[in-house]
Amino acid sequence: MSYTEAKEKYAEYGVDTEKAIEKLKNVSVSLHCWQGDDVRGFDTDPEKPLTGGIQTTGNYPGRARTPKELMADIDKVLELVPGKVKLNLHASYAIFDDENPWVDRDKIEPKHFKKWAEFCKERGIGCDFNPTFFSHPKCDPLTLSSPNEETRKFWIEHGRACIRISNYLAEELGEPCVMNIWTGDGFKDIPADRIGPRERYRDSIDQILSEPYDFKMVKPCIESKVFGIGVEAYTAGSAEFALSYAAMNKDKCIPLMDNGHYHPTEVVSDKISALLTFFPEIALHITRGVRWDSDHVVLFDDETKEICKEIVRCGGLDGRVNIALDYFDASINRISAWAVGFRNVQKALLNALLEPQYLKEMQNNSSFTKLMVVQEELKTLPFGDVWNEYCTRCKKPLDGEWFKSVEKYENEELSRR
Ligand code: RNT
Ligand code: ZN
Repeated sequence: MSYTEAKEKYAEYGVDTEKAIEKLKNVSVSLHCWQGDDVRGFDTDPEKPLTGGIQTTGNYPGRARTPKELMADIDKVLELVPGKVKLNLHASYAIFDDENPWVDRDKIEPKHFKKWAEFCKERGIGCDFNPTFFSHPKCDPLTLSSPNEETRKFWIEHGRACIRISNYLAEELGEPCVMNIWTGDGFKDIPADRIGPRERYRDSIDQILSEPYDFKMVKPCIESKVFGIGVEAYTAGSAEFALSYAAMNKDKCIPLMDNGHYHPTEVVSDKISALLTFFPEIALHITRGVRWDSDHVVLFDDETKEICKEIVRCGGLDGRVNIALDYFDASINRISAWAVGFRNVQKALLNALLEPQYLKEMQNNSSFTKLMVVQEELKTLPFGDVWNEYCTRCKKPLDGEWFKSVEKYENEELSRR
């Protein structure tokens, strides 16, 4: 079927495909730099293990080892994905050279991200940022919740430095910078004191957010988590902790939900509207947990579709929901992993934008039978043709067209690493 026919089919359901396509073009989705190098970064020994309860598995060849390689890989991804991209950096991706030699995380400055700012500027994209509170010798293993005041001070200084860097990125690029605070602080086994770490964590975030910033340009987020590998029994930054912090400090930060960070029967798609009832703005990490927070590549699956429907239905595309990707698979071609996940979020958003408005009315009129019938019929409309049209208008490859260029890049570039 052609796009014109698809457009007519959707029109029968009262849906304007043109409007959906135009809307999606201007929605930013944040592309996580850490898929390219298995979350290793450039500021510590790349062979050291990841800590903080996160893990990458697999040893697929071609991991980016330098800023140059990572930038080249991101450029490759930018060729493959439609829609508006924002880059998402972690502090551990600071760039050190002869002019700006290595400093520890409490001492990083905007100048260590100048090359990234230039990279984004040249490509006309914005940048989000994350302090890196894991995989570092000063995790004792705790960071912002550590009982050791010297450790805690170090990590607070890191957080404050990251506010200044986020501010720099926002100013340089003229786009707000979402700065996400996540720590893997927690315990493998039953703790004797649960409130102490949380009180210290709270105080640490207070101190980080006392660094001056314009909340319209720098948007600190608090990300919660249920547990991590090696931190199974207790997580300081639990859902209740993170949400309460954000609720009590609405003028300073926003809550962030990662859909890998809840018990397996809980769904973030249901939580979006709950949060938007109270918060003007929220942030999301879109990932795919398989049995645990395994950070598999995002698929065009039911929950991703449902999350995107909720974003659209709640008016999230008009600045209320900050969307970012967060997954890392080291067992397959990393460029492909990036492209598949990004394209799938775009697909799910487009799919959501193609939902008729009158479904809400059916619900309000208690027409539940009809609602089910229509919802089921929508599933077999010619979505693929609208998706192809969207990719074409964004001047990006269609499904079936992009993978061969990844294979070429693998042969010519990745295989030499
Ligand atoms: C970990 C969190 C966190 C990290 C990134 C690298 O479980 O989801 O967001 O994945 O900061
Ligand atoms: Zn996350």
